[in-house]
Amino acid sequence: MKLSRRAFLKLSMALGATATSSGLLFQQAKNSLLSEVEAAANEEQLVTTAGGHNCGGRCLITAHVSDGAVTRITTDPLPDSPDEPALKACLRCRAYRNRMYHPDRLKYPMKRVGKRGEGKFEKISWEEAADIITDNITRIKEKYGPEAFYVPYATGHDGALAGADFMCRLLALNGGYLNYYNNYSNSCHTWGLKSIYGTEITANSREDYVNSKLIILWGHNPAETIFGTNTMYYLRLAKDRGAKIIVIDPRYSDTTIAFADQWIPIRPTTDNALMDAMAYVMITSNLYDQAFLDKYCLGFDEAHLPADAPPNSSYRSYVLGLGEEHTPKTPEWAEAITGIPASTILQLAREYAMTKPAAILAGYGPQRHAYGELISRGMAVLAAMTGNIGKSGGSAGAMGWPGYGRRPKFGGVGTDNPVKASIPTFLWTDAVLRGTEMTKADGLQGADRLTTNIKMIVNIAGNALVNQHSNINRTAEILRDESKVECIVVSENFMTASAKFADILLPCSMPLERNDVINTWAFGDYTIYMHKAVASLYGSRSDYEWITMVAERLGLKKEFTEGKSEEDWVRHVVDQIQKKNPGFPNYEEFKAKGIYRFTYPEKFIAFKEQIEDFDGHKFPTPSGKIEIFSPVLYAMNNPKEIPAIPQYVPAWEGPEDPLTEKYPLQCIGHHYRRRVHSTFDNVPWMEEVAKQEVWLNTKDAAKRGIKNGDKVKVFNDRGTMVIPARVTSCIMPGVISVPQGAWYTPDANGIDQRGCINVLTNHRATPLAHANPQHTNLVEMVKA
Ligand SMILES: Nc1nc2c(c(=O)[nH]1)N[C@H]1C(S)=C(S)[C@@H](COP(=O)(O)OP(=O)(O)OC[C@H]3O[C@@H](n4cnc5c(=O)[nH]c(N)nc54)[C@H](O)[C@@H]3O)O[C@H]1N2
Ligand SMILES: Nc1nc2c(c(=O)[nH]1)N[C@H]1C(S)=C(S)[C@@H](COP(=O)(O)OP(=O)(O)OC[C@H]3O[C@@H](n4cnc5c(=O)[nH]c(N)nc54)[C@H](O)[C@@H]3O)O[C@H]1N2
Ligand code: SF4
Ligand SMILES: [Mo]
Repeated sequence: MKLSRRAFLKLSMALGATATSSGLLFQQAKNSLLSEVEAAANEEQLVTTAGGHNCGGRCLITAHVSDGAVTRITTDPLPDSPDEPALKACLRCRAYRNRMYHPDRLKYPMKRVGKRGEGKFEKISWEEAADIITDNITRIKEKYGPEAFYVPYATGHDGALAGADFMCRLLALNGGYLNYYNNYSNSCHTWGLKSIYGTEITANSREDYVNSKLIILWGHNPAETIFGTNTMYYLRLAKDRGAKIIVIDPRYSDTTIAFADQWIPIRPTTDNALMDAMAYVMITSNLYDQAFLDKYCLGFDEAHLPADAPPNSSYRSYVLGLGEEHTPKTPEWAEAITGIPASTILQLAREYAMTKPAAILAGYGPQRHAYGELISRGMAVLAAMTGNIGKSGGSAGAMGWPGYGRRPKFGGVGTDNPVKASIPTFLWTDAVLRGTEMTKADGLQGADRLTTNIKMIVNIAGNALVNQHSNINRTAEILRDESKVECIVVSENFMTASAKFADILLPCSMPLERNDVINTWAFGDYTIYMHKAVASLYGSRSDYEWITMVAERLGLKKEFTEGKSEEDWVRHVVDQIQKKNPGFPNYEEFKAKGIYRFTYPEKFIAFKEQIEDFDGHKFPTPSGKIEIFSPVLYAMNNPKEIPAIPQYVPAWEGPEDPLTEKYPLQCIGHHYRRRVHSTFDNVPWMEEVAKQEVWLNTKDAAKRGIKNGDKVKVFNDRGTMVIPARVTSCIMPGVISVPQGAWYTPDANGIDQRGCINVLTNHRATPLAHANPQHTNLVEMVKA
């Protein structure tokens, strides 16, 4: 029951009274309460929930509800304290009403009537939609088998009751579906960290930032990306305690504005050259921790290489130019590549080596690149050379996850998938085109070959079918061909670029219209109950509702639902959390309180055990050491792209690519404070907060006769967009940035009119992780 504040107080008093007084008093209070509740029917109710999207944070949201409508959104009312900072909302959830009550919300199920992708639809009933979907599932399963079904990466709703998870549950019960692994966020970090440390649990608690004397934010912009609610708060504490903060980023980001003592702009894709030169300075000035490297690391120098490694294949030999290409990685060498003055590199290297403890905290921007796997590996070497691993105030280099929190605590709604084959998520278009030809070399796992290409896609709460995936013009062409993917179902709130490619398009409810439970985005450790605040608007339904209709038609309703309502599933998830975490409150208590925070006796310091007691605790790598030289990667025998030691590999479409003659500008994208990827792009308030515009340096603008606010055309061989220019010295010359996530809006000639960066991005995957290199693009720009 939802209560007004006044009624809530009365109820508490009444309940208090029963403890000490007679049942009569309670009855009187209850009667008066009932009339109070009736009288308060028009009064505001406060409903606690959380942002449910993949936004970088997870905050407490209070929906103010009157007459069945959300009239206002406020945030965590609890008091702030250093131990328990409030979980205050950012601008996006505060604007949630604009998204929820948007006139363009999808209102009824539709089927496609025009060509696929054209966006022409006609209204149908939920029953007809369920019939068509069921017929397709049955037909396609019979013709192609279970591996023909694919439920793509989609992060629009991150709660435990995500529609995609329910769809996977149904398909699993129906014989199976093609799995994916990886994500679009941090797969290169993950693969890099696993290769060098054997795990991606490599981050210290944020509470430990205060113990750093120097913090290097390397392509990390939590002022916009949040990166765990309150990360900026912990950085502020560190800064107040005197930590120096250096930001390495091609852009003078919001975080740079807020905290940086020094901004070091760098050419995208060249971070490893900077790392190598920092290592060169440390080695040649003897500013590194030889004892640490000797004890814990494999392959820093020749004396610590594995037996079968060739001579001069250690990291030290590479840096000093003793390896194959005989180039010492001097600051001057790196200056030519990175655009950072040699003197700055020298200063940075010395400062990092001599300030103890020092932490490198990396975002994901530097690894969303052609050879992104090398970023976390290179940072790990710097951290090892300075002995900052396993130490309070230090860091193991690029951030993985902290040792507590996040998903492992969460049981879901899924069930075992009989199909074991799994593709890297970024290669799903390849699995449409040539799935049966894919092999281990393409990252196929769980099977030697696929039995079929993808034939049916059920895309729920995601825009990575088109908008968020690389090279939109290529993707759109693949999807338009009905002989390839034969059926596309999309569940959405709006007519997004992906929704336009649906054969069947379903209007989904929004999180404030459902009960759910959710945990943190990455950092911090708590679980929030997402209370349903209002009924589903228009004709929208939850994904669970329509998937149940399909389950019924497939004869699988009993197995699919297990007789559970949606709330029963929430209860089921909470039960699983409880089993793993004694101390977690019971369902009713948790629901009433709305949040549970996990607590720990001490902060998490990654690899503390290994560093303090190496004999008792090895690293989880094959050698038990930090594998600077990785025998596993060496055995892959692809030294140009997957070198055994981390090193600078010039990127295709990087600053050294001859293609720069035709397309001289490096184009990156950044995650934008006004959006969650493509979500919120259609909210007018947000356009007032932060416009969609391309950042370019004043020098590049002058060369092209472009003035601030001019419309420009940005293009390469893959596509073209028209977008307003923001001429600024907040981005380095030679680099432009298109905030990622704008809605792909092609005109009659296929030229995007909104500024969706994925018309320019490349679908070529990174070599080791098979991940998305969406910040690696060469382009040219002219005045439109
Ligand atoms: N407001 C907002 N916050 C979000 C999201 C959102 O959509 N909007 N999405 C969330 C999600 S799912 C994710 S995965 C994270 C993403 O978080 P990130 O991937 O860290 O975010 P980006 O903005 O892509 O990149 C961070 C910074 O890296 C810089 N950068 C780009 N290329 C390079 C390079 O080659 N070298 C260096 N040194 N820097 C580079 C960019 O200029 C940017 O300032 O954000 C989360 N938070
Ligand atoms: N070029 C480039 N591309 C990128 C990135 C980049 O940095 N550069 N970043 C990548 C990253 S890190 C990520 S995580 C992906 C994110 O890509 P996506 O996971 O596709 O995220 P969104 O674009 O937010 O799309 C989510 C969709 O879900 C819908 N939705 C929201 N709530 C619900 C719901 O309850 N039910 C249903 N059915 N639908 C709902 C929203 O309307 C929205 O259209 O993008 C990736 N793409
Ligand atoms: S960080 Fe995410 S959950 Fe928090 S208010 Fe912003 S959009 Fe909502
Ligand atoms: Mo992401």
